[in-house]
Amino acid sequence: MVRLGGILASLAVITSELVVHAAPDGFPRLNPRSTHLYPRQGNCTAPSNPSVTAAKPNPWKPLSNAETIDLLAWLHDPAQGLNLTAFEEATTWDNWVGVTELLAPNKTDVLAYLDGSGPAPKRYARVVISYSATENPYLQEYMVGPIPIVQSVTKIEPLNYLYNKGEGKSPNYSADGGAQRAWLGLIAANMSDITLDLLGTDYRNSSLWGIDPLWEENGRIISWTQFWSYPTGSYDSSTLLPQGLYLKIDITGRDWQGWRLLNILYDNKLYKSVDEFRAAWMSPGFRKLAKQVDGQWTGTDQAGTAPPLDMGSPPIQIQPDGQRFAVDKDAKYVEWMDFAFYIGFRRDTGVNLYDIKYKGKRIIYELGLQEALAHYAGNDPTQSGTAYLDSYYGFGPYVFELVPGYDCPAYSTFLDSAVHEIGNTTTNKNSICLFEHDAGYPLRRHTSTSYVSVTRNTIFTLRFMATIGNYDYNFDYNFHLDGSIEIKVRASGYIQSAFYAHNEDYGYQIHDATSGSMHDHVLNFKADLDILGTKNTFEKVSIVPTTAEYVWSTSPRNTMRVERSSVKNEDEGKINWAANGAAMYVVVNKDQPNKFGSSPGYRIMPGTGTPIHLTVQNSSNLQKAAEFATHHLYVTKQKDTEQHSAAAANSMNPKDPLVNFGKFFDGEPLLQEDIVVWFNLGMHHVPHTGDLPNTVFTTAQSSVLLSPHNYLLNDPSRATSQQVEIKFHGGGGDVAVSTFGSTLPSCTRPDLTVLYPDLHSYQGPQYVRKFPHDESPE
Ligand SMILES: *[C@@H]1O[C@H](CO)[C@@H](O)[C@H](O)[C@H]1NC(C)=O
Ligand SMILES: *[C@@H]1O[C@H](CO)[C@@H](O)[C@H](O)[C@H]1NC(C)=O
Ligand SMILES: *[C@@H]1O[C@H](CO)[C@@H](O)[C@H](O)[C@H]1NC(C)=O
Ligand SMILES: *[C@@H]1O[C@H](CO)[C@@H](O)[C@H](O)[C@H]1NC(C)=O
Ligand SMILES: *[C@@H]1O[C@H](CO)[C@@H](O)[C@H](O)[C@H]1NC(C)=O
Ligand SMILES: *[C@@H]1O[C@H](CO)[C@@H](O)[C@H](O)[C@H]1NC(C)=O
Ligand SMILES: *[C@@H]1O[C@H](CO)[C@@H](O)[C@H](O)[C@H]1NC(C)=O
Ligand SMILES: *[C@@H]1O[C@H](CO)[C@@H](O)[C@H](O)[C@H]1NC(C)=O
Ligand SMILES: [Cu+2]
Repeated sequence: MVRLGGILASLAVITSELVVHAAPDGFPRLNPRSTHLYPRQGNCTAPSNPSVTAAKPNPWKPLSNAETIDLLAWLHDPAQGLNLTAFEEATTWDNWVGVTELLAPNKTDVLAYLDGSGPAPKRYARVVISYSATENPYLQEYMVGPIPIVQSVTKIEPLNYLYNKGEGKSPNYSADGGAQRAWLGLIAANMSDITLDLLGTDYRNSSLWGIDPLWEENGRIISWTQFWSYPTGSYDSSTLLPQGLYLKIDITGRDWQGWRLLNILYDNKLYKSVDEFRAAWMSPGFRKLAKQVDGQWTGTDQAGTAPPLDMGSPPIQIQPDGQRFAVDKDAKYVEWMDFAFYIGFRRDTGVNLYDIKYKGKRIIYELGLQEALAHYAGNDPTQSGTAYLDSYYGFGPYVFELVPGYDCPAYSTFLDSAVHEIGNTTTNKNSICLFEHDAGYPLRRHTSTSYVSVTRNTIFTLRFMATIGNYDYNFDYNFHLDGSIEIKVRASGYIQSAFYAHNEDYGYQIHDATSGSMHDHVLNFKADLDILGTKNTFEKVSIVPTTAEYVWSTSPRNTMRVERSSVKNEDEGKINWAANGAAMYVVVNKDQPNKFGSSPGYRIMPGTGTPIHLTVQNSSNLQKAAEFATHHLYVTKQKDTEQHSAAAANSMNPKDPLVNFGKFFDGEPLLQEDIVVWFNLGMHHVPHTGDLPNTVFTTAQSSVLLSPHNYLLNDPSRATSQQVEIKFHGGGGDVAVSTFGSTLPSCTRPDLTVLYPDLHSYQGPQYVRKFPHDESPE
């Protein structure tokens, strides 16, 4: 239950009809008989915000610091026989603990607890151990619990049930990443004379990195790497500075003496060795390509002539009467208007929303990111070989602190996030923001000959930003008064560019020697909708042209009609948005028809942008690890063993990934079953000069809406009192204004200083060691 703070309770009696005259100073001034609506003429003071306590503790609440400290100590106890070394002391030939986080409880256990009298689900941890004290380094996932640790009760076992490969085990091909970089440095040093001439840089001022995932060729582990100049300025511009020299290397095994330089590629010509390449370089007529040089063009500070009148402060939003939603910060539970939900957090994908209720009824059990793919292409092996599966790097650690007033309104409520990994906790303060804002356009309106009626469009947003390397992703969950939820992704940051030569068919040249490298972003989300219970059906309502005769028609009429069908089983579960938008997809409950015989449901539909799927078919880079990206959306049966469409370690072994989403589709019936919708957001990105220095969010965004569809018997936003009806009587007589009990702000002078906070308190990530436990205060 929401408990309201002082402000609202102290409001004076409200009349629903009042007369407003615009005042010259801009503030609406009420006529004398209504001035009591401003209880405080003058400065607004900080309002007290509503508070709430979740009815039941959050079953997805992340592992606490205390739970993590105990868990790490227990794992390192020789009694467990895991033969672990503290990460800080580990060499490349030791075993150490990677991720430690809450393992989401199974849905059946959670529902018994939330909806019935079942006990709180037992807490288990997901633990990833990196085994490097072996010739074939690998990662093994474990399930440890119950948590908190109780000696003799808590057990550790391999975490296999989430992974349809059959086991939560994957090779770690980057176990010797440090040695590989050092070895590549030696190779680059041996070519220093050539690279200084051709690239304007050498091993001292550039890095060598390339394809991701690595390739397997005839059982050998292969990489192609490219020279990237270091930025010469203070900006993070390295991905705009590719140079046109590529090295193919065989990095199989752990002994660097077995590693080989296989090929050198320059100007689309392949060389077998440094000697062969040097001979060509020294021969007359050798063509030297342009070099890409860093400069002011890669900076993001203000540059160029500011547009007219740009210096003055632009409009900002205010929240005059304080927060109109309630957050249980401890339980990570939120209530806004008719919505309520819990927040969970994973290292691999960041924020997830759980148990989303609308008007007291669950509509979504789980909603969250599964994977973010960025698949590049090019004539050169680096771009051709790049297909990032970002959950490998993990969103959680990079959900960075937000900048109030820029990333989110300064009046937002900010939450912290934390990831427990490699024996440390990384905390990002104020990294999730929650705020209400005006959509900038009304929710609905109508003008007749005698009245006009308009409803305000207030949206509640949960936002976080994750910066994975060069790219910044913005994730928004937008809740609307009409019961809709929009899931939106935007991309900004530095593009990963390509060297210009021979890449004409893969983008535009955008600087002296840089091309924008074409790529697809595909971000897969899980939406486990539960409409009036778990038994639901995925319905398609197509809009089709038809020729029909009617009792009243004198000849066949060319017209259109609706055609209804249901996705009967998983064989029909891979779906693309209909051409011309000519179909509605709705998750309905057929067992609970409304009084007109229609099944109540939530529709899923494209919002901003054009949701896409991956262009590349049967990607040579990703093989079985991109089965979630082949279509716009998917429907499967909910299973505790099919909780995620991807796994972080998939990119280590795309041929045989831990989760092959394609295997989810095994013909299971879907009519009135517990179904899960998986949908993709994304964009085809062909960067142009406007992507320099950073991609702008304006064009790089994509969203999907989940919206009530015959779910209630009318538009629920009619219930809001934030609307006005003005009777204007055709020009004669008094104008009557109804505001339905909504009030004017309770003060007239908002304190703008709180909206421009001192940004010197920005902290960035905080690290605290949990094993061996760092006793410094947290
Ligand atoms: C309102 O705030 C202004 C600016 O801080 C201050 O000068 C003024 O005294 C305040 N007025 C009242 C009534 O508190
Ligand atoms: C335990 O790990 C160490 C490296 O930390 C390794 O040298 C040793 O062989 C391992 N012991 C066993 C039994 O695997
Ligand atoms: C979830 O269910 C699976 C399969 O039934 C089971 O193996 C696993 O232990 C359960 N996980 C948890 C966290 O209870
Ligand atoms: C693989 O091993 C390397 C070196 O020990 C380490 O940096 C990397 O994080 C490991 N990969 C994973 C996914 O743990
Ligand atoms: C660098 O060149 C030297 C001399 O030709 C050679 O002995 C050495 O093996 C080379 N190093 C690498 C890493 O190729
Ligand atoms: C590397 O770059 C720095 C900064 O631009 C420059 O001062 C230095 O001379 C360069 N070093 C080499 C070896 O090119
Ligand atoms: C996908 O590509 C691989 C490797 O090129 C090939 O072996 C496989 O048959 C292809 N699969 C399909 C379904 O085309
Ligand atoms: C772990 O945390 C400690 C502070 O407790 C910090 O000094 C160290 O750099 C952190 N390690 C990593 C890898 O972040
Ligand atoms: Cu992009």
